[in-house]
Amino acid sequence: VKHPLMHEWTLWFTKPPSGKGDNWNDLLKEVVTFSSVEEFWGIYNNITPTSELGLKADYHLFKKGVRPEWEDPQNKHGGKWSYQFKDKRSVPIDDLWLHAQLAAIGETLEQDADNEVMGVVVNVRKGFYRVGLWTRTVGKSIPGDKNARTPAQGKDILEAIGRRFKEVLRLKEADVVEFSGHTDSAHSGSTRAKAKYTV
Ligand code: M7G
Repeated sequence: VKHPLMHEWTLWFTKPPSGKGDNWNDLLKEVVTFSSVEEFWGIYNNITPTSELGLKADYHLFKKGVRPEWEDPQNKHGGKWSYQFKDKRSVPIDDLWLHAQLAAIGETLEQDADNEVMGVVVNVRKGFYRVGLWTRTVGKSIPGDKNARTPAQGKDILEAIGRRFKEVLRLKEADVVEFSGHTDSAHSGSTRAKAKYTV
C-alpha cells in the first residue's frame, strides 16, 4: 500500500564543478520524481547523505514542474528563507535536511491556502551548510493571483512559514533566519542579498 503525498515532488542535484568551464546549467541535474511516502524513503535510503557530498554540491527538493532556479516562472516573483550552519563538524546536517524534506512533503510548513512553498534546498559550502526554503512570493500579491493579499497579510504568511522552518531546523530563539527576494540575489550575483524579513 502506498501513502500518497499532497503533491508530487522532484529531487534535483547540483554536482560539484569538475573544471573551470562548468556553468550552473551543466551542473544541475533532475534526479527523480515521486508521489508517495514509500517512494520518498526508497530514494532517501539510496542516495548519498548531504554530509558525504563534495563542496559546492546542493540537493533541491521542489514541487514537480518547478525548476529550482530563480528564473522559473513560479519562482521569479519569490524568495527564500535560509540559515547557514557554520559549525559543519557538529551540526547534524543529515537529520536537519531529512526534517526539512519531511516538513515539505508532509505539507507542515504552511497552511493549505498559503500556496507559498516551492521547495527546500541544502547547499554544501566551504565554511557552512545552508538550508533554504523557497517561496512563491515575497509577500506581495502577484498579478493573476486568485486571493489578493494586503502587504501586511503577505508578510504575516511569510513570517509564519519562516518561524515554522526555524522550528523544523531545531534552531534556538536567538538564532536568526533571514528572508531575501530572488531578484536581490540575482542582482548581487550571490545569495548575500539584504534580508527583507527575519524570524
Ligand atoms: P548559491 O548556490 O545560491 O550560493 O549561488 P553560494 O554563493 O553560497 O554558492 C552560487 C552561484 O550559483 C550563483 O552566483 C549563480 O552563479 C549560481 N546559481 C545559483 N542559483 C540558485 C541559481 C539560479 O537559480 N539560477 C542561475 N542562473 N544561477 C544560479
